[in-house]
Amino acid sequence: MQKQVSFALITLILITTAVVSYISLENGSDFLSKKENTSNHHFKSQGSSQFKKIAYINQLSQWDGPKILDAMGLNSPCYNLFILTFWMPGQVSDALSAWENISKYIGTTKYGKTNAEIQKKILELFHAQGKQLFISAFGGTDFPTKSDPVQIASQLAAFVNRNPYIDGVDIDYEDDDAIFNGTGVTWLIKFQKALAEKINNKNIIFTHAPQAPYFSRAYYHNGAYYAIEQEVGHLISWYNVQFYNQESESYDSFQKLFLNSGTPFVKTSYKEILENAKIPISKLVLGKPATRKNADNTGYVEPAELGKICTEAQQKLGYNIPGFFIWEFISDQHCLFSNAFSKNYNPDAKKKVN
Ligand SMILES: *[C@@H]1O[C@H](CO)[C@@H](O)[C@H](O)[C@H]1NC(C)=O
Ligand SMILES: *[C@@H]1O[C@H](CO)[C@@H](O)[C@H](O)[C@H]1NC(C)=O
Ligand SMILES: *[C@@H]1O[C@H](CO)[C@@H](O)[C@H](O)[C@H]1NC(C)=O
Ligand SMILES: CC(=O)N[C@H]1CO[C@H](CO)[C@@H](O)[C@@H]1O
Repeated sequence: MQKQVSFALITLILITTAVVSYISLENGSDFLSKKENTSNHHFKSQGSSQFKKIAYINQLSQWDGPKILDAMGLNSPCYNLFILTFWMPGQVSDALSAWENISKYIGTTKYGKTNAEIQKKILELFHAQGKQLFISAFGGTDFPTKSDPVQIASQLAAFVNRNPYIDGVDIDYEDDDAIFNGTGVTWLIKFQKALAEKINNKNIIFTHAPQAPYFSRAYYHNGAYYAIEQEVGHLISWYNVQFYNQESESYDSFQKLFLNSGTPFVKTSYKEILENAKIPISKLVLGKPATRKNADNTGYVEPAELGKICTEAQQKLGYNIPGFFIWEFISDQHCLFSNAFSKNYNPDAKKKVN
């Protein structure tokens, strides 16, 4: 937590109004509460973490000048966590490549002189707005299982150690065949353990972004993500679950998303994941395409309808999802998805009743 504490202290020194610094400390402690050990801090986490409104950023809407920060979500009024994609072995693509070389895009006068100085300053700006910044590895076109997991973890850790001013690393592993035959499971367990060891900034947390079918213990050999949660779940703060692009498995109604997913990837609705894969709902973030064109095939649900479906789950099953994510931010710069969802789902409704 050193980085967060020094950020808090700087905030205290720089911001003179006590009220503003109080709010910013609260936000700072709240959004890192997953891994934070607050016992030796004078400021306290609220205990419950903020409802996550997550946007993956693959394509940037702007590349040059300070507008790139808008494209990276800094001033978004409706999302609070952004994930830049993708790191791959031997290649850094799209939004993450701009982050890695940020000085080229933003200049060296306003935010700092080096990439590291600029990244540090930008992360502070995200934190001052109560927002977090993550990066993501692999993605749907990368198949790392053929390489040694410890070696790949070392490469990713080296990248993170060169670019340490982030809040989290998301593992978007989509090697379907390897997950199916079980080799992907042992690979991911070794990889995640090594990655946690090799990253120097211990404030950085980890998330994974499995396709929802990967929670099917019946369909996949070796238990897929059930086994991963058992072995390295303590290293994974939550799952950004891709409930889309699964062809006939559409996850597009209360029934299919929350009660009974149907075939072929049986037992991968929320209720079935909770019961069979033994993963608490607090770790299952609901992932959907931002618009119909962001889906390759099935899974898109109108955001107002999606909010209603989640409210039905809250009322009938007592489920409070911890947040949602969209793919991808460039398609929701004006908050259409986020606002329509939020109008129809109140994450605190259940808590008030209790
Ligand atoms: C939190 O920090 C305190 C004091 O440093 C330590 O005794 C305790 O074991 C830590 N708890 C966890 C969960 O890390
Ligand atoms: C803190 O978070 C709240 C709620 O997410 C937000 O309304 C507020 O503007 C944030 N304040 C600061 C100083 O970041
Ligand atoms: C499992 O699938 C991966 C990815 O296609 C492949 O490289 C590996 O050889 C397969 N292993 C077994 C035991 O089938
Ligand atoms: C496009 C570009 O400038 N890429 C550079 C980004 O930073 C890495 C690491 O310093 C370089 O290797 C790339 O050439």
